[in-house]
Amino acid sequence: MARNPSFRSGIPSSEITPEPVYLDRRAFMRGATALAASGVLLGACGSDDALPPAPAVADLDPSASARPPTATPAPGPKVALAGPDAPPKALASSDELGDGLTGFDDVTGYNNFYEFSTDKEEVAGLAAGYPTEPWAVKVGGLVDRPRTFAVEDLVKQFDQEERVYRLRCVEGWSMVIPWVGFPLRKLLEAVAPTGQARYVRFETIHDPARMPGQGGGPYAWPYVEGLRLDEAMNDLALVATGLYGKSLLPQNGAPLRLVVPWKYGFKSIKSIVKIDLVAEQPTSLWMDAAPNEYGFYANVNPDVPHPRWSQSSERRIGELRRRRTLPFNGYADQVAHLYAGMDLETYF
Ligand SMILES: Nc1nc2c(c(=O)[nH]1)N[C@H]1C(S)=C(S)[C@@H](COP(=O)(O)O)O[C@H]1N2
Ligand SMILES: [Mo]
Repeated sequence: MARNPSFRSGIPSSEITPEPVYLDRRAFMRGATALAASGVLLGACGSDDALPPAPAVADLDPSASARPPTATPAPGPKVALAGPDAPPKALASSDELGDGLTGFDDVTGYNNFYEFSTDKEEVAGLAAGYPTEPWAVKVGGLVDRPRTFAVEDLVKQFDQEERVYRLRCVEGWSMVIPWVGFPLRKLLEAVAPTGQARYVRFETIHDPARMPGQGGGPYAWPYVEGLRLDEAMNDLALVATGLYGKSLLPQNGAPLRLVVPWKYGFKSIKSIVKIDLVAEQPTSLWMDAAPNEYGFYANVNPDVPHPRWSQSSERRIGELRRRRTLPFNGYADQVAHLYAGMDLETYF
């Protein structure tokens, strides 16, 4: 086990705290120890994103485990993003496992985007009207053809397709989202990585004047994430520009964000302004904040618990019963080979 065993000790599953509350509490305790122990802050996790005790197997939706877990999704059809007045519409109505789409209102109203708020139901309101035009993403580092792309050019240059993916947050909830976008691989090929490039580093916009969450807290802003180059080149890794047939809204990471469906949601970095090909493994914002809890790989894995809660099941937003979490979030057929020979507890 790579992690400090003290993180695993003695915390009943009924009292586990979702990451924002926990990390905020850590930061808070640095300044004011008296209140921290009082349970005032623990009270904040009484909302439905606090995980209930681990379910008995009988509580799990039996159809979830009966399905073949690793069917290959068909490549998505080409789509054009609809204008702002068009109603949100997806071409598909379910994912390749038969799971229905999460409703548009949940996808756009229940968000992790700490730059705005750690309260998932507050993000959309705070992000409303965030200016995302014009927007450019600078792609460089160890590449032969560094280039700054305007988003409107990216959308024209690369065919936009719909991809229905499950999104599994490390906190234990999940959604099924009809994204619109293009494979990250196409963007990387356009800049021609050199032989030295081994990882890809992504950076979110840094805008503390408009993003209240960047004004403080325990985090090393801007938000940074990373992938190994072969992970980034896998066909599932998507640059999303829209969802439900429309351009992304600010709360979902407009105008473009990463979607890596076999990894916990925090790897799917939003509102990207910079992408660099690098030689060394990047340190993500989460690795910096809590290295024992959030690893670089962060592959969805029901067999490797988070230090403070089990990852064996999840709450699909809109469903009552918890369902089993699938290895690699159900995408093992496409990605398990990337980790052949690696100990997935060490490289969590
Ligand atoms: N820049 C940035 N990207 C981010 C986050 C964030 O706080 N900031 N949260 C991550 C987490 S924890 C999740 S689960 C997903 C949520 O994406 P969604 O709100 O579009 O469902 O975004 C990820 N990307
Ligand atoms: Mo998440």
